[in-house]
Amino acid sequence: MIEDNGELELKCDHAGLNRWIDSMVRMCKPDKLEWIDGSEEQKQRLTREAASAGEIIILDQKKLPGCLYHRTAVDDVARTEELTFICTARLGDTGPTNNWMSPDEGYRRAGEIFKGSMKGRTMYIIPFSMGPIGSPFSKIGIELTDSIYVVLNMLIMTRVGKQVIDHLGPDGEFTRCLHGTADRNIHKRLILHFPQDNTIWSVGSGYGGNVLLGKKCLSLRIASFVAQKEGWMAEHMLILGIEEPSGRISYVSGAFPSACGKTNLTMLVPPDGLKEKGYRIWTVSDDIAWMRIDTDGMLWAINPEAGIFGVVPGTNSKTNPNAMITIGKNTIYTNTLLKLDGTVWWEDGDELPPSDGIDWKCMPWKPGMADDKGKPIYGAHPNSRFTAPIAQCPTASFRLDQPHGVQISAIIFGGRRAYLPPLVFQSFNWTHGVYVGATMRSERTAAQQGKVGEIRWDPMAMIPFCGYNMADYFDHWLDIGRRLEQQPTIFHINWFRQDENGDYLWPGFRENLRIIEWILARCRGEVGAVETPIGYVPKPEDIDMTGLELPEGAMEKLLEVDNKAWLEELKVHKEVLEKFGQRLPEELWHQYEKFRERLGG
Ligand code: OXD
Ligand code: MN
Repeated sequence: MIEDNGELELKCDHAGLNRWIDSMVRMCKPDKLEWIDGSEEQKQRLTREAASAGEIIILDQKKLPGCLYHRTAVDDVARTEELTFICTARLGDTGPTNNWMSPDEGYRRAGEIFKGSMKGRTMYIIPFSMGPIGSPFSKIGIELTDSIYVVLNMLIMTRVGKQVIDHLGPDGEFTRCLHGTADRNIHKRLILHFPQDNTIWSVGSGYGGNVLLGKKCLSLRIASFVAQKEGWMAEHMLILGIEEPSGRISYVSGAFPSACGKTNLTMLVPPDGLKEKGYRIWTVSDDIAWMRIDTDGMLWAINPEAGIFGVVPGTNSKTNPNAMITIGKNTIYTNTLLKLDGTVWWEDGDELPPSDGIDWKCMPWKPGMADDKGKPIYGAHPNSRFTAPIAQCPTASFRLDQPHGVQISAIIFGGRRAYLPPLVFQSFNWTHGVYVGATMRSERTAAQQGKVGEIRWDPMAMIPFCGYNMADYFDHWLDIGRRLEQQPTIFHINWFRQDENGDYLWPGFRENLRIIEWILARCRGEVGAVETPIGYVPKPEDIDMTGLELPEGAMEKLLEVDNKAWLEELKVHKEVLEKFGQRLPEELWHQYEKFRERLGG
């Protein structure tokens, strides 16, 4: 007989939900069930329980109030894309960019791992809303998990509690999210999505990107599938507001692959040289945007999340002072170095390395340590993370809880490339912009398993996150463009161009506002540009460089368009577009041909 924690008032009269919980309980066999009500008391109790079980460490509460520490297994530190599947009846519905499994096989294989895996444990039931509770653009999920770490993260990343159940009512639609840690064995790890059943099953992992099921799994993979059916967009995008002294705020959204600076861009501090212009930055989203066409024919967006799950190494008061303030309290640190004084440290942060600490693998650590091959041993894993409430960010938008969201003026694609794409260019029109997004490539980072640095094709930064055939996804983008009364202008940026010595040509970080400024001026038709085969590129004099000096010739290099090298890149465009066969929208081939002609190929 299952013991309940007695929070019966949270038990809902949603027969479908209750039936689903019953059947998951029968499979996983937890000893106890506990509804998560979003209260501070419950959070405190669970924190204490997790601390006494060794699942988390409570950090020094004077120096880091409300902060916790957690380590994942050493082979469980990034999203495992090769173990992530979209399970649809027909292979063609998932397309060439996804791993496919039939729903029968998915339920069977994961079911074997889930079977009895929660014996002796508690199953927590987390009712959560992606987006402000009650907004017509929000979606409800219920996550069942046997990990308190997951519960504590979900309390930050989503809106959790009784209000969600109230809003769901007796028959509301919700995403069924099941997570089990099982024995955290990489060979028994599966992250499965069943879009046709609005269901996610994740087993054998404890890494945030695999287990906080409201995030990548619901808000991108499942949501992109639902969005296509319902006529809106679920995108791997930041949302940033730029306010001028007149009070006008313009919002842009931007899709860059994981660990390419989305979080830094969304909370930037204007550079000193631009200070007198009086800009103010508003952070709406650092990772995900749900966008739709509103009754005014414009594109509007909300951030479905309530927290930030950001990369820690490299975060410091210079690169991102607002992030440093954001993570000073009520934050969960995962896989950083643990200092002996009960605080945390990471590479390229503010502090010098401590003389001693316990590293992310739980081993004693000292600065300068190296492995047998002479490679430095990091104190913090390069993909170590913080989970913090977005509302703690000094630049958090006052519109975060507004059900309606914000209106988007520009969409920016981008990537990390040492060469080729200039600092910024503007597409000729929406369809060309879709082509730019569909063919974008970026160097791999530590956020995914695989070889860091290798150039990877990552259309709209969605390759790991699109829950259906990407040919249909491109078609959906084209369709949205047709339906919009006024289309946001589409741009591409690359902060990461290097010179012959491998040094970055552009300082990045806060200086990026200079480029956003040009983007907004273009949207308003206030500034000219140079027409090139890839799109419109700024005239160097149109970028406000007050207070920033670049080495001689650097700006020219940053804005250079190398037709010969683009012709080489075009071969890769052809290769990637061919993957979709007949299903690829004809317009994209048409764009390819026009591009080839413009390049003189
Ligand atoms: C993330 C990612 O964690 O994209 O946001 O990997
Ligand atoms: Mn992301």
